[in-house]
Amino acid sequence: MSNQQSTPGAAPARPGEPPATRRPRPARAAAVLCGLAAAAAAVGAGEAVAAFVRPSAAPVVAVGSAAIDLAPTALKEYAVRTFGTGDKPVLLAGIHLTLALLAAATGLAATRHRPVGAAVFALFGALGAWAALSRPGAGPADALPAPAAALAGALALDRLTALLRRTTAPSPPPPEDPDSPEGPGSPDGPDAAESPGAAPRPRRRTVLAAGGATIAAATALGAGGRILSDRRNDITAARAAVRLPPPARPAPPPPPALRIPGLAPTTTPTADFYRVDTALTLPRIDPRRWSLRLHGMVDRPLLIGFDELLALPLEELDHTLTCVSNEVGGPYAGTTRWLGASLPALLRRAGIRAGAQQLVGRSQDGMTIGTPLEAVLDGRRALLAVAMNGEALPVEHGFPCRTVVPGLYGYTSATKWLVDLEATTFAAFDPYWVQRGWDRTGEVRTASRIEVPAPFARVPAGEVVLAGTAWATHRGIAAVEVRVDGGPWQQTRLAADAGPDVWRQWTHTWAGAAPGTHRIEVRATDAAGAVQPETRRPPYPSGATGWHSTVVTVT
Ligand SMILES: Nc1nc2c(c(=O)[nH]1)N[C@H]1C(S)=C(S)[C@@H](COP(=O)(O)O)O[C@H]1N2
Ligand SMILES: [Mo]
Repeated sequence: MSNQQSTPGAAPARPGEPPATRRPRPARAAAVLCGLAAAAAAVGAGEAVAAFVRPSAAPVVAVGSAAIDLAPTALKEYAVRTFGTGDKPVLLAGIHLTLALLAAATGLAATRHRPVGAAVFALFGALGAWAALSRPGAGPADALPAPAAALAGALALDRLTALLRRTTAPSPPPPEDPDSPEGPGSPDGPDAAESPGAAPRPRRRTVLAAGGATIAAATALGAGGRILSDRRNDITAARAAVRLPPPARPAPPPPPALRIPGLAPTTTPTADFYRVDTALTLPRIDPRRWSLRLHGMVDRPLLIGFDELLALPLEELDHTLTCVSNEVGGPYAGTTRWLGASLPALLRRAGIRAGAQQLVGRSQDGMTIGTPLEAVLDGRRALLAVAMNGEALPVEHGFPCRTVVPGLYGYTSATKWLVDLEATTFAAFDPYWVQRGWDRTGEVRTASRIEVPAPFARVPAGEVVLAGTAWATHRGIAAVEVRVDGGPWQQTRLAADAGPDVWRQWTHTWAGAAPGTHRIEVRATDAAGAVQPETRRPPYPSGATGWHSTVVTVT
């Protein structure tokens, strides 16, 4: 291929025509490829170096984590609402797409103005290093992957664009003899016309090959880095080796549940348990190196290891955990049998000083969650949990240890990957979500959900089975009512009471359902007698309110 072919900007020339005097511009597509290849080199090098530091220091991860922390609450809410547990893959895809667009633009710009490439990559190196250093628990080494990435990217871009520029370097002066068979316009013109001693002008195909090779090498480097990093941080065996002692205080067997197709089971299978957190890379904590520090406004600060924790009397607790971001009728609630050491007992051992108001849990990845001490110490069954449903905590649910405090949303009670507990005052410290305007207490609001029939289901006329779940964690559910098309409220039948800390299934047979479209509404009453309010409020800042409704078509 020669540059006389139909590449944009390169004027076609034919034998006998005067040669183009305008310097042809390199093809856009090739310039874009140079940019993309350089970005790939940067990302690959960043991953590779991060493998020797820690996974969260990889520039893309660090920038993504910083973006999560800096994102306005409304955007976070939107992400959780729209993408749910898939919010992180969506964020990473967004970052990679943004990078690709910027890389393409940088490739185009750097092909014309050489210094642009170095400048852009220097800027990104600085941004990545800043993001990595700003992560909680970051050490100086965390700053290394980003500059390495920037250097690899800048070098790759410089080499590739230099190659690309040479494909369109100005032609040497045309030979005097216009009839010369080797004239500038002949098919082999540009290459054949190279003056003796000058390096042969590369063909565009060479640039494409070099770009492709760069991408392939970068992918291999990045994948290698990932594999190495996963290997270095693999705790599968350590988790499998955890031997859970039998509970000193077992939970009673759960009472019989309602079995209705489509109705959530009373115990949520761990694989289906919702996950909500800010962790772009999961903290992987080896329990043999884990310890929990309890300090602050206590008489006797404590430091306990995992074996010591397991040696404490362990309690089982059936408890429904729910997220403040759950919309009316939403899926972010789950019930499991937690196993853990008593948190109030540990606090008593340390001796909480008068005046302490909140217990701040810190996770290994720097999350801070503040729990009102009044709630922890009022007699409820708060736990330092090590297991759910009879198995060591899954990594995504906080292995090796998390807090569980019934009655409070996860964001004020359920620190995953817990490493530190500090007794303090409210004035002394605002935890992560409180800094972002969320309510300090996070008491779970009464919620009820219609699960059967599914929204927009078509059901035959006559008797229609309605069913769902309701929770008012730690207060308990006293009643659940439903109504059809705004008619009178009907009491539903509740499943046996399994205690105030777990949700309660309900069911009702709607007799005489006539063909047409109908709206079903549900509301619950907690054990204190408070009826769920009708007013619709969004989750921010203290949990959603309003009645869940569903539309069904009776045929
Ligand atoms: N370390 C850490 N712990 C955390 C969070 C987090 O982002 N980081 N999110 C909290 C929130 S908002 C909720 S609702 C629960 C969710 O716990 P799960 O993912 O095990 O369901 O964890 C809580 N604990
Ligand atoms: Mo949450």
